[in-house]
Amino acid sequence: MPLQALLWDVDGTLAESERDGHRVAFNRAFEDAGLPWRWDEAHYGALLRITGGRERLLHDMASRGDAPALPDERLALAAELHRRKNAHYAEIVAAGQIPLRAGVMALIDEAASAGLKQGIATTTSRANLQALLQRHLGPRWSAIFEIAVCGEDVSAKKPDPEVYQRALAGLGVSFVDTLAIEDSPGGVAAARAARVPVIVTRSAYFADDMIDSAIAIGPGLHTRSGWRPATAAPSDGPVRLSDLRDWHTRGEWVSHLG
Ligand code: XBP
Ligand code: MG
Repeated sequence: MPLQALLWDVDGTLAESERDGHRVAFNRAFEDAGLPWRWDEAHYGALLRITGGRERLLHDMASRGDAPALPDERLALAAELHRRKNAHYAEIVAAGQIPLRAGVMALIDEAASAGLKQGIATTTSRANLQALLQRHLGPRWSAIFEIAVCGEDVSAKKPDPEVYQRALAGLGVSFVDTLAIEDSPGGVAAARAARVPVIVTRSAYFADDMIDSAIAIGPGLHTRSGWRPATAAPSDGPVRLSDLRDWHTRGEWVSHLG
């Protein structure tokens, strides 16, 4: 069967939203709460291996002597900080400080025009997704993406496959006819555990990570150069739907370090 559906990851794939978005928003939430905690770029990069903002926060608190000692208090503080973080994130996005990555919008539009089904499979909260897509696509975003499975919709976040399984069910498509677009090893693992073929657009925080079992890995959707396997007809332009179809048909597994 030809390619029927695309499932998009959000953070790192649609936008470089972590370093200048979520990280900055977390630091503002810490400041609001009178906490001395600040996450610099390198520390946040290490913390990204924990998927989910609230989970990331709880993980970080575990190594801080000035975090609440009682589990209930820690959970309550994490929930409040996460809520404030998401409000700050929405403001940052609304101010236009988090653009979509180059090549993303054109490919979404091309896939929509070709009649492909498209969905979102993300670990982020629905409010964050809404803020980002509303800012860049306007109200038409919910018509373009027939399903959006977010962090609060699953019992286990990526690398668990649940988000992909729910997205496939929501679109009514089989994994074999679908392609996932991801940027992180955890996202790739989630897609693969749901048997969905996946291509990787390298993002700032996962530029050098080992990627296992993608069908294509490249520097971003803005260019057809630098992809493995190479696109069928290399040119200076962005990745096109024909490239996705080609990779999907070939189904070559590539792993890549760096
Ligand atoms: C990225 C994540 C999220 C964001 C923050 O998910 O792990 O946790 O960092 O969002 P993906 P929340 O790449 O799957 O989009 O604070 O809402 O979790
Ligand atoms: Mg991602």
